Amino acid sequence: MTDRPVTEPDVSADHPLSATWVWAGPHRPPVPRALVEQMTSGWGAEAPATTTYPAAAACAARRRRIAERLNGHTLVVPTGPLKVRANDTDYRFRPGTDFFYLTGCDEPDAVVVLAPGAADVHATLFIPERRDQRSHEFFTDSRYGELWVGPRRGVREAAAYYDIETAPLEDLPKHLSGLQGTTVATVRGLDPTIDALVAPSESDATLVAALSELRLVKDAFERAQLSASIAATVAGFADVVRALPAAQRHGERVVEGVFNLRARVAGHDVGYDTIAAAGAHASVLHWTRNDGPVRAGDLLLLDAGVEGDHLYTADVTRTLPVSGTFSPAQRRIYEIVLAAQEAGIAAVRPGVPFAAAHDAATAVLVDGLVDLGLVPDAATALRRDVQSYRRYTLHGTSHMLGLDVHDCANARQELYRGDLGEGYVLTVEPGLYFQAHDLTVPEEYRGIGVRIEDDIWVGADGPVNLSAALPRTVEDVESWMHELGGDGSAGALLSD
Ligand SMILES: [Mn+2]
Repeated sequence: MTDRPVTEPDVSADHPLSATWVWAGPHRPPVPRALVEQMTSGWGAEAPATTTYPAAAACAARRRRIAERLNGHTLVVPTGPLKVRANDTDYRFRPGTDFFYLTGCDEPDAVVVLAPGAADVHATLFIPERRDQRSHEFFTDSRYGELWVGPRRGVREAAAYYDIETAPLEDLPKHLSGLQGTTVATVRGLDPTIDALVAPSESDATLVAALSELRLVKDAFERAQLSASIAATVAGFADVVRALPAAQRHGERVVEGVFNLRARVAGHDVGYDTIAAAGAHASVLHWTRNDGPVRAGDLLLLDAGVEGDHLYTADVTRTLPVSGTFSPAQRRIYEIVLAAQEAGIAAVRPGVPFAAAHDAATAVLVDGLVDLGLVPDAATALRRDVQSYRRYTLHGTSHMLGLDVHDCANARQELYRGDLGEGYVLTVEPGLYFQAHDLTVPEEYRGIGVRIEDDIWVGADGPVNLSAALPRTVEDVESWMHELGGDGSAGALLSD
């Protein structure tokens, strides 16, 4: 740029040139004030929004419950800022889970403050002002300016949409310093500004645990959201089966890409990085590199979940024969894992310990390992000071599921691992994993990894498998794959 009028440091707010120029930030040329005036005028009025957030009433009820649990405290729950991916590009924003649970709000940097009141909790959503045409940031700020990133909900719009009192984020420090006579508790580690603003308190840990514990029981809105995410996930698995001919030419990235396409079309995103593990990669528990080949004759372990528009995620695993038919050795391992999963699911009901599903599934897995000659006898293998089966089972069987794929992780151990309650949602996902280079395993089983995972609602009368629409038995999987053309009998997705 040859006609640049002045160098950047010469144009500060109190410089005489500021009558002519506007400072737009480091490494940016100053902007003529005349352009600012031109760019911030002449825009038509926006149509007022008429919709409200569908779970606004549920969020208000959650705010009341958490305020009751920490009676007399002021609670400060941030969502967190945008996260830099590299230089001036950010990751797609995903709200902080606890904040989102209490507000439904998906604007970055926002903070909800719950102050104890005489009759009811007094909630205020502190939210950034819009960077709309009222200021030059509208077109000079590529991170927040609405000309760059599109319109957002500011102080006024958020109040109407989320049905909550709002205030400008910049007022938050003054608001917090004015609080007297209450202990302030916050969720740390999400927003460095809030961490610095709120002095650490012993109540912080109480708040974080209480938020996780509230989320253990899912309400009707949450169950509907989980069901929608699971339905989209089932569709995504079918997409992958249809794409298996292409995956055999282009590898695991086809599997990931096709599933993630469904996640973006049907929901917000994937709830976690898709595990698309073909062949021996199936025994790498968190195989998310997904850059290997997909070969006929191998198994494909797909562990994936759609995160819906209200951020509830599915978490489902199927292990599929790439060619459409299990080999006898693959089938033998698969049938053990399936029987273990059936036993695990059957053990789920209100009032039993969280570990009941794991214990039931593990007993079946260990019997299978005995039959395969991999552990000497069940009693020895299961001894607390031995646990030799774990070389082949590798992980626990269940975790809570909801807004986070590993939901409610900050609940106190005695509650998370205590008795299941009606309305909990958890996974049941046993597996057997035989590493390709494991010399303790007969050669025909080396490189086989099988996991089967479903999402289970703890109903009053027992387990409800929310992901039952996805085939699980050997026969059902094979006929489903054939119908979808995953065995190559139908057209292909990607051309060469
Ligand atoms: Mn899982």
